[in-house]
Amino acid sequence: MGKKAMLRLLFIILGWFGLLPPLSAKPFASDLFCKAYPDSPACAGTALRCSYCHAPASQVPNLFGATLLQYMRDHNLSYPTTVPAMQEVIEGAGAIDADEDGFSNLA
Ligand SMILES: [Ca+2]
Repeated sequence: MGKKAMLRLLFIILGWFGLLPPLSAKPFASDLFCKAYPDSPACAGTALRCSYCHAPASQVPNLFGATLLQYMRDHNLSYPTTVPAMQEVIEGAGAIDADEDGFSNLA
C-alpha cells in the first residue's frame, strides 16, 4: 500500500469514528459578529443567522451584506478577521441607510 493510500485509509478511519473536525465549519463572520456584539438579540442563545447578511439559502449578499461589502470597498478594508475590525465594518456600514427608509441600518 502506497503512502497516499495509507493516508486516505487513515482519514477514512478517523472520519468513521468522528475524530476529524467537520468539513463545513461554522461561518466565521457570524462567530466574529457575536464576539463583537455579545448582547445583540441576533446572538441570543443561538448563532447569528446567515440571513442577517445573505439572501436565503445562498452566498449572495442581501441589502445589508451588500452594504457591508461596499463599505469595505469604499474604505479600502479587507474582510474583517478580528473583533475590532468587525466592529469597524459593522458600525461604519450600520450608519448608512441602505434601504433609504430614513433610518440607519442599525437603527
Ligand atoms: Ca434604513
